[in-house]
Amino acid sequence: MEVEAVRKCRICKSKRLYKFLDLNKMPIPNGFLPKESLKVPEKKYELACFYCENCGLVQLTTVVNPEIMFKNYVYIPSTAKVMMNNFSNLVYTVHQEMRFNKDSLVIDIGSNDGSLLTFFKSFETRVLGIDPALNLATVARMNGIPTEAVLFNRKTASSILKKHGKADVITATNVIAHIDDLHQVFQGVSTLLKKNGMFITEFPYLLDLVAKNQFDTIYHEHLSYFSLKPWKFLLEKFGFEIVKAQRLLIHGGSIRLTHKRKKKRSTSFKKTIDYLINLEKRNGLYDKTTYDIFAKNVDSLKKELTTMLKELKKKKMKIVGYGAAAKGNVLTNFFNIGTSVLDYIVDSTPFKQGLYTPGKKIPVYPENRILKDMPDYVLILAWNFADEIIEKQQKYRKKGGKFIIPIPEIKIV
Ligand code: DWN
Repeated sequence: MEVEAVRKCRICKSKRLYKFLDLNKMPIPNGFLPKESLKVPEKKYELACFYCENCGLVQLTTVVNPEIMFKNYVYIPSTAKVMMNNFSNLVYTVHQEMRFNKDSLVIDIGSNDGSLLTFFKSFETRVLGIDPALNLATVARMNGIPTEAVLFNRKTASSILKKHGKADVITATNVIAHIDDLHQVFQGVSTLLKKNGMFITEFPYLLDLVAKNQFDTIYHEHLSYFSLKPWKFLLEKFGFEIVKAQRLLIHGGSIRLTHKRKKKRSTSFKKTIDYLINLEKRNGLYDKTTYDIFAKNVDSLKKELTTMLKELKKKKMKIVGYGAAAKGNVLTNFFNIGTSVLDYIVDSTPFKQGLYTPGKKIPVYPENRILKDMPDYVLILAWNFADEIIEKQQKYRKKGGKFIIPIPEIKIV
């Protein structure tokens, strides 16, 4: 199955799915191309976003086979200092609450190159990564992080249990949104997690996505866009409760949720969850007109940015992109920004350098190209790391270079 169309909400199974945004057909966002494949026609898949009128989950209904998207994966979190600081903060917080010993086990679902588990390993606990990307599992294992190169589901959870035993902590950062069968996630976690274990998830928060026009984080890898009301409905079905919630700045605004198996007595944390769900309601997350307005804002941003870039090109300005991010490939494809506007994109990820972006086929070079070429403008496609990128490129800025930040609204700095 290359691609599947689902007709029911992946949390509540309702068929009342309201389509509010259509980003047209485009290639998968991390489908970078080697030079020799530039002439080969790319597979394009529908990218439309829906709102469930029953439970409120925002989601895609087109499911591209995860084997196609994740078997060989070029995204690694360790290219961003901000990301690594976030991981270290997560591990520190967990360590404050959990008494680890050498028999403790921490499992990370979607472990990528093992970056998060490397921090846990420093606390002398056993660690295990689970990630379908064979290339990244190899990197993780080389870094001393045992990794099962499989997709996480009920079946693989059972085999991991037999091989490694139950976990004290299971983490899942920026991965749950990538999994179609959310019920199996909780079935798998229930199988693998010790009775008093902790299940920690971290994902971009829909409240931030809507408030800050982050339409380009909508792509084939992200099947769900979470808010607390539908998420709470799901986890309670599997006997879990949220014992801690932290809003984070990472990735444009995320939320870190700590779950434990539900206890008889209700937790004091209920007030915080109720507060956040009320905040979601007050921000219109459970009113479908909010999403119509969101779609209109995307169109206005498209008009504003493409007009501005066209004006700059008319004045013979040289413009390049910064950050060959999945979100950047959504923006360039949906806004139809190609090599007639961006000469190239620079990126710090070795896996991406020398390749071409999916769809617009923009070449990707190492970051040091910026200072050599001194383009007039740099469009920061990885806007969620704008501060870190601008900080890194102070010399370019001092020599008169200018940055364009497109999201949440266009800024030239
Ligand atoms: O969920 C996902 C998020 C967490 O990461 C994955 N599905 C895919 C990925 O999305 P993304 O590619 O949009 O993520 P980033 O981390 O926003 O991409 C940033 C890009 O910018 C990376 O390719 C690295 C690059 N970068 C750089 O070139 N110089 C980043 C920094 C901080 C830099 O200084």
